[in-house]
Formats: sequence, structure tokens, C-alpha cells
Amino acid sequence: MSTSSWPRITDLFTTGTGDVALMGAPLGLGSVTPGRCADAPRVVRETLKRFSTYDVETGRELAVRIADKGDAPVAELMPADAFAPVRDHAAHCTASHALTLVIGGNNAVTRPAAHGLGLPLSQVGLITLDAHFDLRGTDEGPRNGNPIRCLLEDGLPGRNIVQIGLAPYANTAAMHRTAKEEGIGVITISDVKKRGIVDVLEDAFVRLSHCPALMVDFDIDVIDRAQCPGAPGARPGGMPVDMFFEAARWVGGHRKVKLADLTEFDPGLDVSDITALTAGRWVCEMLAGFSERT
Ligand SMILES: [Mn+2]
Repeated sequence: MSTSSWPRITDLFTTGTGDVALMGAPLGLGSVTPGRCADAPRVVRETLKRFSTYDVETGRELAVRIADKGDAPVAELMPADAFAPVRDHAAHCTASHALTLVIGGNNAVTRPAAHGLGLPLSQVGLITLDAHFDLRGTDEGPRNGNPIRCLLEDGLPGRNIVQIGLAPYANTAAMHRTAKEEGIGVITISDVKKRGIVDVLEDAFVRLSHCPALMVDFDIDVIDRAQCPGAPGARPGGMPVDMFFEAARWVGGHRKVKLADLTEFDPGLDVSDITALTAGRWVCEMLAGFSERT
């Protein structure tokens, strides 16, 4: 199949000015469960060759130009040392693009990515789709289990945060208490399944209406493990993958969203490319949402 007869998402990549910036943050060290999250940006770019630009559901052809801004040089670094490189790489992207997609890396990339918006944290709203609060202690420095705690300590107000998809028996009572005390919005996975993701996201955007800029952390472990084997933290009973895609398209469509990250994809755990193809489709859905921005 030639490029011309089967246009691929990768054909939308440009070395010139793009509408959307894509960057990798191959941070693999500092995970609660050691693994190969650092390989994810490479695998996602490779997998994007398997996606066409045509959405048969809407009859629309994607025509967004994607500026591939390469990877932040963090593959061998611990999260503390990766902070400045990821922040600066993200800042370079967000300064000249309406939307930046950050392919992690473990969830420790979310903290520097938030700083990469280049705004005071008081003006930043953060939505997480994640099975976990990520409020572990910071005694041993930043890790993939504590980016939200780190951001609170950095000065991100709890009322600027909404966490969606929290899983039972995957978090502690102390974390839940902290989230409530800090004013974080908490929506469990069963709440999302009952209400639907768009209803939940609409509420989250109202709650964060005081924030001029939003970022969304898509921790892929929010997805049901059977549909997402390549994420160490994913559990049975998680979010249906269709709901994850619906969320990506909806979020991508909103002007206030300046950055979205996809974290915790570990290609070393993947089965039959399920998670790689999920990550690739996430990029497509973010782009489709972006295309519909008004
Ligand atoms: Mn997480």
C-alpha cells in the first residue's frame, strides 16, 4: 500500500509549523512497578503508521498538521532530574501550538508537563483519567505514584483538580481523605460508568471554569486491564476503552485544553499490540476533537 492510496496519520507529520505539537517524554525510571515505559513514544510513533486519516463513523478526513517535536532527553533519568528537560520541551511546544500531546513515559511526566504550560499553577486546571489518586508521599522524591501530591506541593490548588476513574482497592483511605480535604473533585470508576464520560467531563469543566488553561492526564491504566494489558496499574473493572476514546475526542475539542498527556503505557507488558493500538487511537481521537474546535 502506497502512501497515496492509503493515507496514514504519519503522513500528517510535518517538520514545519504544525497545528498540534507531539512530543515524547520517555521517562521509565522511578516507577512503582519497574518496566519499559521509556519505549512508549517510539512504539506509539511506529503504531501510528497503522492508522489511516479517515474516520468512517463521521465521514471525515483528518487534515491536521502534526509537528513532531521529538523526545525530551530523559530516557536514562530519574523523575527529579527529568523535571527541567520535560518542562522545557513542553514549554517550547505549548508556546507555539494550541494543543500539545505528550507521550510518556510513566505518570511522573505529568508534573513537569503542567509546568510546561508556562502559566502560574493557580491558572492551570488539571483533569486526570486515572485508576489512582497519585497522592503517594514525596519523601523519596518524585515518582510515578505521586505527581498529584507533587503538584499540590508546587502550589497547584486542589480546587483546580478533578480526578476521574478511581478504582476500588487500588488506593488508600488516607489518599481519598487528602483529595477531599484539598478540594479535589473525585469521580470513581463506577460513577463514570453510570453517568457516562461526557456528563462527567462537562461537570469537570464547569468546576474548573475559573482556570484559563486546562491540561488532561490520560493515565492509560484507567482502562479495563483486559483492554489494556500494557499498563502495570490497570485492573479488571476499569474504564471501557470506547469511553476512553470518547473522552479523548471530547477533550480534544475544547479550546481551553492546551496539553494532554498519555502515560503509563509499558510496551514490555503489551499483548498483541492491544495497548499500542489503543495509544495510537488516542492520538487520532485527540486530533479529531481538535479538528472540530470552533
Ligand atoms: Mn497514574
